[in-house]
Amino acid sequence: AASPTPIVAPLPAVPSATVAKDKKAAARKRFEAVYTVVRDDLLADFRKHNMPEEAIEYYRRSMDYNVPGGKLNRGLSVVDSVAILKGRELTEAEYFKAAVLGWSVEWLQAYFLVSDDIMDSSFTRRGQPCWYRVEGVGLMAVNDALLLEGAIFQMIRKHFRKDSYYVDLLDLMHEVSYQTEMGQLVDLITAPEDRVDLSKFNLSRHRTIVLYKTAVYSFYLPVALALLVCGFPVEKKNESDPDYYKLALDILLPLGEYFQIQDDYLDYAGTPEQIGKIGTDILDNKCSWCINSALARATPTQRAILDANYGRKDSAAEARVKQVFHEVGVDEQYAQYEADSYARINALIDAVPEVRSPCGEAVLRRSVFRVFLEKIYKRTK
Ligand code: DMA
Ligand code: MG
Ligand code: MG
Ligand code: MG
Repeated sequence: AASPTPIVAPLPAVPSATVAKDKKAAARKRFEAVYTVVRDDLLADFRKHNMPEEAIEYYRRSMDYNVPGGKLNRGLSVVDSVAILKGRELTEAEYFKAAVLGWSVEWLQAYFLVSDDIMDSSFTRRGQPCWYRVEGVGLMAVNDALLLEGAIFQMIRKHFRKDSYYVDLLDLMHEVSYQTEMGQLVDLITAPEDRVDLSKFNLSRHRTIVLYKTAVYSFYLPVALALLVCGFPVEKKNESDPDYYKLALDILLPLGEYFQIQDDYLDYAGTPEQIGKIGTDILDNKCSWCINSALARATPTQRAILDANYGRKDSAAEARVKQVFHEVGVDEQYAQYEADSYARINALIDAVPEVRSPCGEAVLRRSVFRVFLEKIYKRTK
């Protein structure tokens, strides 16, 4: 007998990695749609002030160039964290507000990066010239950075002014920005252009730099924003209440430290195609994790090479430093550091108590941190 013809052809098996990738792309697309809304609000506001068309066009170009082109890890983490804390899918309105806060972090990041690239004399960022190097921009980039910062408070005012936690949002943004700027100061002052002195470097100084310049705004801020929209109070109501923000901070600072050590390592070992930027830490005399790792293991001969070549604006000198990094085993040290950090941070996460918010609507779940860790573990860009 003839075999029966199936009416509906069976669906081809889709590998789960493909499904996950599609989901990620869809999440990114949904988030990016909110960028356009926020940007157009800001441009409409310029128009309301009767700014000349030329200024509006320039402002749009500055935002499009500097805000949306990154990995969006920080911004998406706000949205992801809010959904995890609430333990359900967000309504359209909830999603939109979480996404606005996500974009406020991306605007903050753009503000820091435009400034950071000027101060670090960097060449490229996200696979294109740094904004200050773009024809017709130059030091106007300083004011563009300030506008990127100011825009944060415009978008937060527009969408959160009537919320009870509005003042907490403002306070958090100001506090976090200030701490980041403290970190940038220590980063820069530890790396004078005209006076290389490797004996000034140590891991304790490095720790201060990375916790302040990176960990607070990149890791604590997105989760703290999510806690605020989910109704976790900043002030304790009872003495026995947990300090939700402190619980988050205690995980997110080590996570941010790990992330910046990855950034330091990729500055030396990553290719520009991979990381979208040309590393400048060796030329800039930075107190990076790599030089600290190398100093701890260098023989007197290797140390002399580092002393003579680190922090010189010269690519032959840079190559000699990289050669020493290679010889002393910075790469192996990093692989070990990465494995240890992953285990250590996972253990910290395991120990977090899963506490419910006083209003009962959200739970501080460990997966907020786990998801964040998985986003960056073994990253190569
Ligand atoms: C980044 O430090 C810190 C801020 C606040 C942007 P960095 O100079 O190492 O960053 P990058 O390697 O991206 O220039
Ligand atoms: Mg930099
Ligand atoms: Mg820098
Ligand atoms: Mg760097």
